[in-house]
Amino acid sequence: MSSNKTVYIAIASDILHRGHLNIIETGAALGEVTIGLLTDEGIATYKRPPIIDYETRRELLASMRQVSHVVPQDSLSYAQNLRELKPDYVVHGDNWRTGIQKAARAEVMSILAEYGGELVEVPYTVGVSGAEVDAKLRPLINTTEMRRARLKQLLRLKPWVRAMETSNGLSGLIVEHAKYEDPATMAVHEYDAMWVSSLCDSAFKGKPDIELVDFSSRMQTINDIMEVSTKPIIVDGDTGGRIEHFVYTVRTLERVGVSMVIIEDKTGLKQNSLFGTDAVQVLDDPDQFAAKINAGKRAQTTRDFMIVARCESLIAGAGMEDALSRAKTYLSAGADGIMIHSREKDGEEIKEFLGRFRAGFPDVPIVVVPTSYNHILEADLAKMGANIIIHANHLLRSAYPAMVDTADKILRYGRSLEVDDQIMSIKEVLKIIPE
Ligand code: SPV
Ligand code: MG
Repeated sequence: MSSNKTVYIAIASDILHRGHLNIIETGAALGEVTIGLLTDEGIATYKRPPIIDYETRRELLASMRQVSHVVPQDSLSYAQNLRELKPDYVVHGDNWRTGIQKAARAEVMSILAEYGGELVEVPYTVGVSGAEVDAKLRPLINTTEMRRARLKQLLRLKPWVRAMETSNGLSGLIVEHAKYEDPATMAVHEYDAMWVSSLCDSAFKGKPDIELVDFSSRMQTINDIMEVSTKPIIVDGDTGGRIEHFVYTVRTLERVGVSMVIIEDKTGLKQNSLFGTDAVQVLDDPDQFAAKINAGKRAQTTRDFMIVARCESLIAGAGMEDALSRAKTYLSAGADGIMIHSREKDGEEIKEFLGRFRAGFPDVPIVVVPTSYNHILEADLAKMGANIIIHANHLLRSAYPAMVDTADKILRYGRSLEVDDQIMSIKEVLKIIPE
């Protein structure tokens, strides 16, 4: 070992494999190795959060004889650590020339050039990669317990949790795999969680959103989604029904691995909130609803399941003071968080609620559904105080017009040739369902 040289190696995985050992051994032969260990938050910016937490991973790596130091790295970008440590070498596997790490590689090379450091790339170890290890781990990380717990973990690790409507197995696959790689921030945008909407579950069955689709049928939808996906599930529990029924619902949902149920403080024949005051929206008595939340919390048997109280005061025209006072009542009854709903387009009342509520409750998870105030960026809602942002119905709303258009065109032309360029080929259909 040429002892006065320094080497920097970034590691994100929680499972060390032969490929990592090759890289660490290469580094140790060049000089004194510092591992830049990605923090749990850093990993969550671009892939599933680790199973093994930062502190344990740090201890494991620090105990290796080839490793001299372990320092935290907060994101895929090496910039901060490289500028501080100015290592003579950065060692990495050569498989980062494509994908989201390509931008990190370019940044590393330009910083090394600033002070004369060198990049050493170790040939990819055939048959061993993080992605392959991850595929093997899938059955393990998709147990009921781990899936249920994942939402709380994400709330801890991410600045906000992004959920998307998921109404059947097919949309489960879409939400599971949708991905946008942002080279500017080196972050990968994914949906963190799945929202099983009562509006969309009902609409896909051709039914109105009035709690007509019964719980057994809702459970079938949830099971269809769970079978083909791994992301945490948030269930729209409508009003939760009668207290005596809700306690059973809670246990059923937690048993199958759902992470959160959200129930709303309405009573009588439930109408979709986006009708607002155009439909009769009857708010439940706050103490009555608080008792339902409390019964649900007492019925819960696992640690990680969450029951969120959805406050409909703004939807029903009862005003801001009513919303704030109800939210406090529901929290005292044991609610794990508050969903505040609004159908105002400008988003001002949501902003006011978040500001005023946050002042008294800095740590309570708040859920928002920006369907009408959708000009506001997720990041700005998060800055205002939102923790979970639900895009509640957008897959249904994009699928329906496309299907109506195709159905109409085939009638108009008397054949299907004219729709060929707007629909998938059968070959593509066969490919969307994984083996
Ligand atoms: C749903 O998606 O069913 C909801 C949200 O409850 S909303 O439709 O906006 O009321
Ligand atoms: Mg609903």
